[in-house]
Amino acid sequence: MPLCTCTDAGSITVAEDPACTRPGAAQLVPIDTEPVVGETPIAALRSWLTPTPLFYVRNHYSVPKIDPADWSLSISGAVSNPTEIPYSDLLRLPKKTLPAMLECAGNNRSDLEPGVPGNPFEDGAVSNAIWAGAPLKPFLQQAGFTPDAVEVLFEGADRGEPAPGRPVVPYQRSLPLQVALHPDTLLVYEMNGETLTPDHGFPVRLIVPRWYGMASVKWLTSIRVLQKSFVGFFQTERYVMEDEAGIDQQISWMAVKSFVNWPEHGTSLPVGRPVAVSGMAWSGAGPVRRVDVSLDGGETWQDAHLDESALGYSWQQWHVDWTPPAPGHYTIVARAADDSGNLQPLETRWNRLGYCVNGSKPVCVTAE
Ligand SMILES: Nc1nc2c(c(=O)[nH]1)N[C@H]1C(S)=C(S)[C@@H](COP(=O)(O)O)O[C@H]1N2
Ligand SMILES: [Mo]
Repeated sequence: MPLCTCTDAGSITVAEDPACTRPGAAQLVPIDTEPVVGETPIAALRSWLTPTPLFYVRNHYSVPKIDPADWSLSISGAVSNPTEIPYSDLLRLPKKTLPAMLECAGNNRSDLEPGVPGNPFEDGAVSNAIWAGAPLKPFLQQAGFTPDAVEVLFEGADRGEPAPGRPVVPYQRSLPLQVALHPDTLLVYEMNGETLTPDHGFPVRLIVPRWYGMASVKWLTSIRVLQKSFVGFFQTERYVMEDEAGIDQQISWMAVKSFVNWPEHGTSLPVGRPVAVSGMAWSGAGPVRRVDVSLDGGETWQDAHLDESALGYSWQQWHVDWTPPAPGHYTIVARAADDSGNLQPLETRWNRLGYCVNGSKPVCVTAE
């Protein structure tokens, strides 16, 4: 008999095992419990599509409980027609379906030396899903933003102290007007063909393709058009990274990156037996053009085969066929390049909050 039964809706039916108090999160690699933060397990990083219960979760506060019957999305601020959209109206509009990956800006933070504060993410704060919802653009157009509009602010229903002792604030993030108006910036209500789950933003979340996960505001309740740049904890105190001159810059697009998902680090392979050295690659700046793979710790490189073309904003699967020629230790390194000429660095540039960690991560195997 199973120890517990967890319902899809996110409520608990039997909860003898504390791991079962969070249905989806119970299958993740736990990072934190309140708020829930969990990574996608390594085995699931081999799948192009991340099943919803295995999609990483990054919450800053407790998950808000929202009754969709009471929910509506308001659009206000520098607009001529402020509006409110009920959930049922949103569902009736033309639906757009879009594969898109999300990576938390703090993914792989624990690889940094010296260590930095924040969730100690390893490799799994990244996932890929198929999202569906209504494009945001027509709503903004209908609301009629004024010519001096520069940014659009998105607010979630979740709130709390962003840091100990700080005033309570909701989760808020802004986007430049042209990003908010991008036809693929979506008001999402479905994930992998099913109603969005509470952990991933039920009833409605924003999905901003190409951007690090923090831009895709969950439990969205209000949208405000702004005439000046937004200043707020999650905009200007976190998700910033010092540039070469030491000045904090806001993080936006996902940096070009790849990882090896097969074989696993530390495993032993039989000499003479072919293995498909595989992984994923992506870039927020555009499609992946190339993945270079080294089987000797970076001495020599070869072009990986890019598997079926990445759909929409999903990650790109790649592989190299390899037969370990002789017993010994082998160090596998992958390095991606995107269409805009960005090349994944072999080493990440250290930054104090541990964001955008995209250096190549070697995988060591033994052949016997
Ligand atoms: N309202 C709200 N939206 C949010 C967050 C949050 O804490 N509250 N976390 C952000 C961060 S940092 C990331 S990486 C993504 C994670 O989305 P996921 O939990 O569906 O993977 O949601 C973003 N949207
Ligand atoms: Mo994140």
